[in-house]
Amino acid sequence: MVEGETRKYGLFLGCVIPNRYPFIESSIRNVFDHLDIDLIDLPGASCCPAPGVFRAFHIPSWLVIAARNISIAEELGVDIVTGCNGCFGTLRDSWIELQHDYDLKKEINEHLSKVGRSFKGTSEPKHIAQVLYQDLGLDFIKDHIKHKFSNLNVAIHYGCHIAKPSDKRPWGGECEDPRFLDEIIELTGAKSVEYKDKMLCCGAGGSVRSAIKEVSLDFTREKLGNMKDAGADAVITACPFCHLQLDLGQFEVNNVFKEEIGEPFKIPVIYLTQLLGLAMGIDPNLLGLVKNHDLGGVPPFISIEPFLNIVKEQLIMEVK
Ligand code: 9S8
Ligand code: 9S8
Ligand code: COM
Repeated sequence: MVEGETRKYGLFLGCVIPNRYPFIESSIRNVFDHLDIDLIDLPGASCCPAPGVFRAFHIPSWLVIAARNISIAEELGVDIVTGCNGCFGTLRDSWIELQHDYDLKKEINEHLSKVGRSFKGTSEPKHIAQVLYQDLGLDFIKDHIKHKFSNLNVAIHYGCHIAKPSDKRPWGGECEDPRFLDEIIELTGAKSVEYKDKMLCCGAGGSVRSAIKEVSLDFTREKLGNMKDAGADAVITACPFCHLQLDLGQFEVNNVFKEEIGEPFKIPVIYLTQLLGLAMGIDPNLLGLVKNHDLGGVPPFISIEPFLNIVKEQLIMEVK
């Protein structure tokens, strides 16, 4: 990075972060602020729209809406950064498809012209992990790490859209055994444990959660079982929909598969920038890491108290 330069990105929130997991937004904003990166809002941005829903029904509508969202960042002259795998998938896939198909781009721009917009392709949609890993780099992040965990085992859940399809992702074609999240997370001292079927879907994506809840929870049951077998103290996510499925879904699995699982699961689910922020010395409250409250229907659905106790002991931090 050039000295004195402040990097700027347009923050694309999508639907699940603001509606279900606002603490994920708080952790992203605080970590990026700590790294001296400006995250600017994208006024008028809508649903990306969700790849597993819109693209599955009508590709042209999916493309027009995605191109409209990207055009907002283009007007502001910034690349886009998102903390959601699904949004990353939609925005990045459509950004690439439209740049490679002149006729399609022309057709989409005819629709956009009706609302006074146009898609050029000048703003690259990135995942926050991509900004951390590629734009900033591990050495840069390492310089901002203040505390390290001495004994924390985490099970990283990549999720599907962050690495697939590999030809439209920035990870050099790797999709079955990626390491970028492991490398970022291990900067905090946490150990990323290997577990069976690490790249398995959480179960939520592609509309499965909305369409057939039991099937989606069966994936989640399998995933959580494998993470538990590997001795994970916490699950680390990089997507709010996966986060929801592993947190709220974990609670649901405990009810739906009561007989099969025996002991209910109780693995705290933590988002990437929540963990990173702790190691950077950011106040846990700003990262949305608060002790459980008595409100019903509000995340986290699985108590994060065991994780907070580890934070207290190993990072010597006060958690309110
Ligand atoms: S937006 Fe509307 S449903 Fe969602 S979160 Fe992510 S994918 Fe895009
Ligand atoms: S949600 Fe987020 S990225 Fe997805 S499709 Fe399969 S995994 Fe969970
Ligand atoms: C998953 C998004 S993050 S979707 O359900 O596949 O659209």
